[in-house]
Amino acid sequence: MTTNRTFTMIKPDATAKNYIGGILKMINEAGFRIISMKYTKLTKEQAGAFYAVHKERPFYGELVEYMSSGPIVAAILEKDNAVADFRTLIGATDPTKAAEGTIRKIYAESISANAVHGSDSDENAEIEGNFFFSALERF
Ligand code: FUP
Repeated sequence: MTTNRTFTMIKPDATAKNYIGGILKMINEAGFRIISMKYTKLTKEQAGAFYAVHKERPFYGELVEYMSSGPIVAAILEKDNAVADFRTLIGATDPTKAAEGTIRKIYAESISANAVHGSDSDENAEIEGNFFFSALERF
């Protein structure tokens, strides 16, 4: 199934540095519409649940600590081909490998504190959006 929605988070490194406005501007200018959005902070338990797929990875503990270390912006975005186009807009996980002009190239600090999240499939976009937003908040 292909949908026209994806899910993103602006991560704690980027909110701490006042990059929210700059990142949202890039997202809007790339043609994504904001469907749902909230500014919030994850507990360790919530961050652990969100990243449960990475439980066995060596960086899981650090990832959970980091993602619960400060506020984040969570949003559902809409555009044709949203998942793939958003992955292109954010660039590679490691900002040193991200293409010029991508959000991570411009705003990310490191491979772990990499400014933004973008869903990697339509299925995960749906799951991740549902993690943060109730049916009433997804219109
Ligand atoms: P991405 O889909 O680009 O966000 O990357 P992954 O799903 O592979 O990783 C999810 C998150 O785990 C990254 F955003 C940051 C963190 N991570 C690390 O901290 N170290 C790594 O070596 C790889 C990922």
